[in-house]
Amino acid sequence: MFDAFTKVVSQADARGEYLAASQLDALSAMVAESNKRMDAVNRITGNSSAIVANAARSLFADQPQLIAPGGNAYTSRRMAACLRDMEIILRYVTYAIFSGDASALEDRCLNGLRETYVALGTPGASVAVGVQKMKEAALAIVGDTNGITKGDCSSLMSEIGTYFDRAAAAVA
Ligand code: PEB
Repeated sequence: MFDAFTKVVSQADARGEYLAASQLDALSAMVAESNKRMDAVNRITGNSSAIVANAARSLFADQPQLIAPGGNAYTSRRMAACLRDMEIILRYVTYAIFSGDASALEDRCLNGLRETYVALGTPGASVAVGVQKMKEAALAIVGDTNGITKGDCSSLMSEIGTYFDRAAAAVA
């Protein structure tokens, strides 16, 4: 489990090299912009229940067969498992945003998830749609300029998007 700093150290050490100026510059820029990152994590975390519930509601509206008898989210046990899975994925995405590195998300959440869903008979493509819906909601919340110091968050927003995209691609 790496963050942006330890990842750079690990890669440099693997090559037996000092940290490169370009790496120091990139990390320095990350530190300078860190309030944006913390605000993004804070906003997503504080709205996590709504992000999950709305994404699930929208997924089931698009794919009603999931909640029809025999569907993969039919019965409250499966519905609960589904909401829990979305919550787990969103939680690991917030870890990735916080640390500026996807390794916690990759290693502890996505690794083997596709195989798990295949074994369970859970449709991974539908999970991926749910993840994309959480992405849209999370980015709308992060990018909301109300009640926050205004600044350019475009590069952070696109970084955040990549974590959701990785999660969706891992199960699709
Ligand atoms: C992954 N999900 C399920 C299980 C596991 C995971 C290991 C089996 C055990 C259980 O039922 O609890 N667990 C989850 C995860 C991590 C982890 C991400 C990461 C660390 O440890 N059903 C649908 C939707 C989708 C869904 C498409 C979007 O129709 C999910 C939600 N996951 C779903 C369902 C089950 C499940 C289990 C319904 C239960 C499947 C079943 O028992 O039939």
